[in-house]
Amino acid sequence: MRIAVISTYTHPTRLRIKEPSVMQSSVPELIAGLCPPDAQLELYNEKEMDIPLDRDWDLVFFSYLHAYYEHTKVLSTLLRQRGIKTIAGGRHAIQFAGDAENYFDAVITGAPEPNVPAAVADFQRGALKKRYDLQGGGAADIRPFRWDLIDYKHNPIRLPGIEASRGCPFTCSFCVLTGWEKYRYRPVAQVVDEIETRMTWNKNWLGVFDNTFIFLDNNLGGSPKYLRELCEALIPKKRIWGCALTFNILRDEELVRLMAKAGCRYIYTGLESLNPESITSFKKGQNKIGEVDEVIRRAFNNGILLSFGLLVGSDGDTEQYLRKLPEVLAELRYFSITFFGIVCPYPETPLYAQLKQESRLLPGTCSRDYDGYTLCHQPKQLGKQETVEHFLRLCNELGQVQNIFKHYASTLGSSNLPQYRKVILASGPEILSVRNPIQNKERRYIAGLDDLEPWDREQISRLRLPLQMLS
Ligand code: B12
Ligand code: SF4
Repeated sequence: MRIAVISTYTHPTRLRIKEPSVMQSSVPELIAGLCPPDAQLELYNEKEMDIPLDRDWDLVFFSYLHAYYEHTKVLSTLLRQRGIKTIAGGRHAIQFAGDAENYFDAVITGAPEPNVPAAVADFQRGALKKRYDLQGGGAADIRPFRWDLIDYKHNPIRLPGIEASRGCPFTCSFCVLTGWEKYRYRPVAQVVDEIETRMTWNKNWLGVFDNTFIFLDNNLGGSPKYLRELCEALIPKKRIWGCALTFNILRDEELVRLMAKAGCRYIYTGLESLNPESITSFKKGQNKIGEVDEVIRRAFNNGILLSFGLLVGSDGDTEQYLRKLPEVLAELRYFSITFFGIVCPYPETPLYAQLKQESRLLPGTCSRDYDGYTLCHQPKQLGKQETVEHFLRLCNELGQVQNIFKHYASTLGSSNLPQYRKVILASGPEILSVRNPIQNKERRYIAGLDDLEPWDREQISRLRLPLQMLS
């Protein structure tokens, strides 16, 4: 049995650009770990390479985010025309399973652990069902990923990733997890054992990335007690790692120091905004704007590179705030913003429900627009065009080359911990990636105004696939 697992991707510019990066979807390795050991498996990340649609597979699993749905429908339809069975899963598939059933042979709406083996077994008997929704046990059910199947040649800077937990205990209004994913975590011993005995390392660049991995968790700090236990267990292993977690952990100096001791050198936090009104509108009370300066120094002084994500388009945004943002960041001596986007009201979120009720969702929005870089709603205090202009200007300003040098100057001397300087130096070029989503000068960045990628548009029209409209 030949099985392919494909994580699909379409670039925010809507040009057919590949963007290999450190962080990749790990769903292919996860699904592969749930397939029978004798299956012939091929894993693909479309962010790294085009999918070879002429391969002879028997069964194909697709993982996609909202914005990749139209494109994934095309890929699935082309494969099904060749007699290959396709299965969809992931957050969008769970939310819109009825729609997905039209374009895939089966849709998995339950956790992958019980459902992937069930679907494969049914497929082998020639009895694939349309929907799989078996309820799994807890996070302890998570099986080891098939890291051995990652081909680092396709993406020389990729790092292996592992999940220690799923979900998040917070309830931010714009987050796809809010209301859907309870926080749960795996036994520490299981996680550490997999890192030590099964993970395969990126050997590129003369071994610079060897021993280095990332936690894929939405919030590795969902339980500070669990995070402490995990760090204690990692100290003797001497690995280097990164993760994403919330502001409340960054405020805990002792825990930040413990993380650094355990090998943590990179933390991503969704700061979202430096405007208190926006933080309130996001219901993200764990972010304390008044403590940002202290939190930044604490992380860097302890040997950890802190990266923030910021958003525009929230209800607190004003002309004055957006105009002053680069200046405020410079005053904080903070230049390593690596994610800068437009607030996206994903359909399963409280934010979407609120905007819908207030009739502020823009007309003509298709699932392709839900990419985090397209304005899908009417902001409260700014015009649509005005918001987009600020977004484009800020991408250019925050992603400029000079910021790499300012970043080095403000952080390289902050800590002597092993590998700290290497991580800071390697992170410099990432600052430029803030400009990547705006490379297409034709693009309008307002929902309903931008066409799909030319290849997708042609295929969708040829195959007569309807677009999924979400407003
Ligand atoms: C790596 C990553 C990326 C990569 C790869 C994207 C991808 N295909 O996953 C890149 C860099 C492209 C990316 C981009 C963006 N991302 Co991102 N990203 C992640 C991250 C950190 C890890 C994803 C991962 O591999 N997780 C581990 C795997 C095992 O879990 P999972 O992907 O959640 O999948 C689970 C289920 O959904 C299910 N599943 C998924 N697919 C399938 C398929 C089958 C067949 C089955 C059975 C099950 C299944 O199984 C998994 C285990 O439960 C997550 C955070 C997170 N921890 O999930 C955010 C996350 C997915 N990203 C998010 C966002 C907002 C973005 C961005 C807008 C910008 C940003 N903030 O970075 C952009 C644009 C996304 C878009 N166009 O919609 C959101 C949600 C987006 C969404 N559409 O739902 C997340 C959840 C972070 C968050 N909490 O806000 N991202
Ligand atoms: S803290 Fe992050 S992962 Fe948790 S609900 Fe908020 S945005 Fe989502």
